[in-house]
Amino acid sequence: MKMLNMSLVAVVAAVGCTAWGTTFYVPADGTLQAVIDRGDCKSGDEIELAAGTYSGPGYLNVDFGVKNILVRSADPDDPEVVAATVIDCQGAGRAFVIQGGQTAEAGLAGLTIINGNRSSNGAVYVNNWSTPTISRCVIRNCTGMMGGAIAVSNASPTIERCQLVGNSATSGAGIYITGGSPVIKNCIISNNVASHGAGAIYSLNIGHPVVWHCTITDNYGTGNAGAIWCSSTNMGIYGTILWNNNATKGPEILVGGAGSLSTVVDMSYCNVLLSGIYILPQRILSGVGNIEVDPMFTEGDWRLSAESLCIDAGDPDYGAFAADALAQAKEDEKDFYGNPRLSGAAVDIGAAEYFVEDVGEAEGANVRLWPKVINLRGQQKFLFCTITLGGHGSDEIDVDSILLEGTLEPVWTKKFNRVNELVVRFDMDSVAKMVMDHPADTVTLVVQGALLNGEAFEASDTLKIYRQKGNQGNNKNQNVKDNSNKKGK
Ligand SMILES: [Ca+2]
Repeated sequence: MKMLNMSLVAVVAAVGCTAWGTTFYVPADGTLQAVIDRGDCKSGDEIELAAGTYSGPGYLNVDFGVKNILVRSADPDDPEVVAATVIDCQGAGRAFVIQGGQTAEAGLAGLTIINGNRSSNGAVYVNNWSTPTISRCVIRNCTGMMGGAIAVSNASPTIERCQLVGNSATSGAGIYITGGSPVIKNCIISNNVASHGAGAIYSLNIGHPVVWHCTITDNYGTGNAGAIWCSSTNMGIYGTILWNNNATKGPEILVGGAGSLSTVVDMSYCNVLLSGIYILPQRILSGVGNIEVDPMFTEGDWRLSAESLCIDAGDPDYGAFAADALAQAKEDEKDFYGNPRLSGAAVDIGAAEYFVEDVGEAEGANVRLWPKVINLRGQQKFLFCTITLGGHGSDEIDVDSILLEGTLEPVWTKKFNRVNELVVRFDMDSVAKMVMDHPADTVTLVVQGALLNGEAFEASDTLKIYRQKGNQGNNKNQNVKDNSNKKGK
C-alpha cells in the first residue's frame, strides 16, 4: 500500500495532473495490449512502460478501446528515459489507435515510437472525437499514406512537446488532419518528407486546428507545401518558426487546395520565410507580428542562440491571439525543452524559449538598461542600469561587485533605498567598443553582482544597436565627440 502511494506521488509530479487510479507496469504485468485488456484496468488508470525496446504482438496496433488511460514511460520529463523507452513497430504496423472518445487526461507521455508502417498512417491514429494528450513523445522514421507520424480524423488531440523527425508519407509526413480541432504546441517537426505534399502538417479539415509555438524546419514536400498545407481549412498558426522547408509550390506554407471549401489561415507572431508562402486565389492568409529572420538555432539543436531575433518576439500578450483554443496555455507552461514557456520580456517564437540557466542565487534579480538603443555613431555618454532584487533590498547589494558582461565596471553608482533600486552608469564609449563587432542588431547584455553577504545575482536586458548605413564601425572614433574628460563619481 505504501509503495502504491509512493508511485502515485511520482506520477503526479511527472505528468502534473490529478492523481489517477491504479498504475500497471509493463512488462511486469503483461504486454501493453494485454494490460489494457485486463478487466481490472479501468478508465483513470495508468500504464508505465519500463525502459526497454518493445516490438511484436502486444506492442503493435495497440488499441485503447474505450478506456480512458495514460500510457507513459517511467519519467516523461527525462529525455534519456524517453529515448530509452521505445516501441519499435519494425515496419509491421502502427503503434497506437486511440478512438474510444478519450479525454485530455488520457493518451501517451514520454515514449519513443519508431518504424511504424501502415498503409493509412504510421505511428498514432486518433479518431472518433477523442481528445487525448500526446506529450513529450519522439516519433521517428514512421511512414504511412496519410500521416507519417500522427493521423487525426474527426478528433481534437493535444500534441505537445513532441518531436516528429524523419517520418514520411504521401501527404502530411508529420501530422495529417481531416476533421477536428487538434492543438499542436511546443513541438519540433523536422526532416519529414511527403511525396505529394505537406512535409510537416496537412490539414483537410472542418474544424480549427491550432499550431502554437512550434519549430518546423527542413521538411520536404515533393511538389506542394514543404511544411504546412492548409486545404479547405480554418487554421491558426501562432508563434511558430517555419524555416528552410522545401517544395516547388509553397515551401513554408501552401494555402488552398483542390477542395471547394474556403480556406482561412490566421498566422501571427511567426518567423517565416515570406517567399515560402503560396496562397491560391480566393484563399485568405492574414495576421500580425510576423517576422522573417534567420532563427539562429544553436549548434545541433533547436534552441535559440542569444543573438536570435526570435527571442521575445512572440505575442506580447502571451497567447491572447490563440486564447480560445489554448485555454490551457498557462503561466507554468513548459517549452519543448522543459524550460518556462514564458521567459524574459515576452514569449519567444518557436518551440524553445531562450532561457538563461543560472540567474544567480539571489532570486528575482532584474536589470533595466537604458537608453534602449546603442548608437555607435552617437554622443551618448552613459548606459544607465537599474537593478532590483525581488527578495532583497538595494541596501543589501555590494556596489563594488557590479559588472557588465563580466568585465566592465560602472563609473557611477547610487542606491535609492526608498524604492529598492540601485542605479549605475556604465561608460557608453566602453559599451560601444564592446558591442561594435556584434553580428546582430540587438544585443543582450548581462549584469552581474553580489549581495554584501556574498550571494551572487545575474540578469540581462536587450538593446538595439544602431549603425549608420555603410559604416562598420572602423572609423567610429572620428565621429564620437570626446566626452571622456570628466567621468566617474
Ligand atoms: Ca522570451
